[in-house]
Amino acid sequence: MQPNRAVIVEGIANDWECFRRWIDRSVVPPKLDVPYLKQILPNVPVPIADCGKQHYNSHEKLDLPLFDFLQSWETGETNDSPESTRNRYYLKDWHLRSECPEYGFYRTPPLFASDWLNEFLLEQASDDYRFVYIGPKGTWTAFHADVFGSYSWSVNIFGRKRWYLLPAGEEQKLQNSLRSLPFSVTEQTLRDASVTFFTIEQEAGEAIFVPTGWYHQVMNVEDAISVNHNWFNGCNVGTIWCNLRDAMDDVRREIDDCREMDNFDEHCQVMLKASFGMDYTDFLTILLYVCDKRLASLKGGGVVKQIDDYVLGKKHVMFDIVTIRELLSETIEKGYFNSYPELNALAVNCLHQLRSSGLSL
Ligand SMILES: O=C(O)CCC(=O)C(=O)O
Ligand SMILES: [Fe+2]
Repeated sequence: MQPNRAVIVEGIANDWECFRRWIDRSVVPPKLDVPYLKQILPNVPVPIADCGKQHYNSHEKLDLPLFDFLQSWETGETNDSPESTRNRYYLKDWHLRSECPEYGFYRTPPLFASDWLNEFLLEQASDDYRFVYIGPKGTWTAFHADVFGSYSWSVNIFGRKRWYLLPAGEEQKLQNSLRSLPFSVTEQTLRDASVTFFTIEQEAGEAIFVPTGWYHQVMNVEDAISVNHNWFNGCNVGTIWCNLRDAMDDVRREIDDCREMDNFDEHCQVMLKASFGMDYTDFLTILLYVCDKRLASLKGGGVVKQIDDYVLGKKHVMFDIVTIRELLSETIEKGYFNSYPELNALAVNCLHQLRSSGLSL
């Protein structure tokens, strides 16, 4: 995570319930055990991307009852017709874990347990960034970088995906004159633009770690099922903060002609939240929450629980706190919260607590 490089980890899902039970491996080739899934999962509406239809820089979205999707998966035409919904409908970004909190169908791999985003959101009983993807052969995810510029890990429990992964910044070679990026790329278009990229074939049981800011496009080259999280932690929180500030600069530029209006700065935050998914208050709230929890534990308040009941070691606790201290002091020094005195006061107060904690950080 520190060098921000992509990694593949093998054999990561062997003891996951979904790896062992969702797939019927007694048949050749193995297939999704639809009767089992229908038995254990409720027939809830699930989010579907229609890979046959483009909507801005993504695919058109719809909701379907889970069992309808599974039915079409099982009985739908498996010919190559691009018309068939079996070939177009991609169940993705499904919050199965939060929809069925009792159903422990996987446990976050320990490598990815340091996750401030989901730690905070789950403890607030708020929306999380933990997803399930079920995609027939040929469905795909368009060229993108992840929300906030977060990390992603993605584990295949079935099938194979082909990833094109670009180190952060390489995507700039693909910008058009309006600075927009393409909806989709091919190896040829990447080579033509002299882009450095990796092509990775991800097999069942393998995790891919997608670093911060790395653009990617993903193709299900066979029927494929995966579990994925987006997150940030002490290694990339600085980059997330830079992305948030850049997004804020974009907003200010966009509505610069209104800067004389009342509440201009508050208005910018509303737009930031709408476009980026998070505003300054959200970001600072996560930071202070993470910091308080760790500080309390160092002062004798017990262990720091992570997602899926992992416990943070003491050095890791220190690392997180020091990272937050550095980030807050830079933010205050450079006056990034100057238009938001209440936020600035919260940041100053937290920094003061850290400095007067008596801990040698
Ligand atoms: O598997 C896919 O279709 C997309 C996954 C992805 O974009 C991610 O894990 O960040
Ligand atoms: Fe992604």
